[in-house]
Amino acid sequence: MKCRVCRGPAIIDIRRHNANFCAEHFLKLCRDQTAKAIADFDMILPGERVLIAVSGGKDSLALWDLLLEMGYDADGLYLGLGIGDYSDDSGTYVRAFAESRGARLIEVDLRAEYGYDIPTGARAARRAPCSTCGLSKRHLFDRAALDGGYDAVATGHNLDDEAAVLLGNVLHWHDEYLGRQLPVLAARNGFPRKVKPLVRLGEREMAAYCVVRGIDYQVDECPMAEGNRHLAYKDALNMLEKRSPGAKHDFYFGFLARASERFRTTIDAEQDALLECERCGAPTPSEICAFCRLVEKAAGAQPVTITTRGGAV
Ligand code: Q46
Ligand code: ZN
Ligand code: ZN
Repeated sequence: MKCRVCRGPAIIDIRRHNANFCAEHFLKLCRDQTAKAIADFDMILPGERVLIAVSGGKDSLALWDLLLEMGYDADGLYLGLGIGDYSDDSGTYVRAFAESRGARLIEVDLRAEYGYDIPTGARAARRAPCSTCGLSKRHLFDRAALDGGYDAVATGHNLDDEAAVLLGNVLHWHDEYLGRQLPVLAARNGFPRKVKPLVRLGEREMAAYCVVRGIDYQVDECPMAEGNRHLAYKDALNMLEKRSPGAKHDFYFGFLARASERFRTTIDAEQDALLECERCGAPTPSEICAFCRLVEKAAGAQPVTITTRGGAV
């Protein structure tokens, strides 16, 4: 197996590009694909400050590393979700990375600052854990970005993630989600710009990137991900990709080029109708935003214990 660029020994084959790469040219490919996504969708402009939502997993740490390598002014934001050992370990990986790069890390601990963690908040609000988690993350990323004067919030969603979410949204025709499923969402009405610079790179490439760069990351799945339908969509797409390399790329980028515009009106109308939350000032369709309602419901709730290292869940 030889590198397409230098003919040296290759370390990875990428069937969607119909090519193999050595370590050096694989890293270059990752940087080039990230740069192309940023340029094609005007994600980050020169001189802008970016806040990266880091979870401790391969994608967000690779994204942070890539943006720093590419010379961006990129700080990290880590949310302590309180999901047992999984969260404790994730925080350790994030802190170690930040320290090794001399990068600035902002930390927000849900329990210490808002009085709940994801397992407890989910039970108290009778919401699925991932829905409670997503709501908390969106709210706190927006808040931290606006408070810190960042121009954009970047997340590590990769091509596999985006294609899986798209498949779910198309299967159930969630037109409001389809309208929002873009690699960049412009800042408006109190929301900071949201960008996904890894949309041109796959999950396997991000894991390989971390290995080549010597980045230690959380390899365990979140214990609350069970039942998350995105995993089934990923499996289905992996099967298609195996038979037809490039299928995920064509599905996702074909949607962006040919169909996404048709769903745009739904979000424009929704965003124009937003009010300010009476408690926190965040944009919301009702008087009190969903995050403040969650905090209220979770306040004083009996904590739900979750242990993932050999203990009961
Ligand atoms: S961390 Fe949160 Fe994920 Fe865990 S609870 Fe679900 S959403 S699975 S990316
Ligand atoms: Zn090479
Ligand atoms: Zn609020």
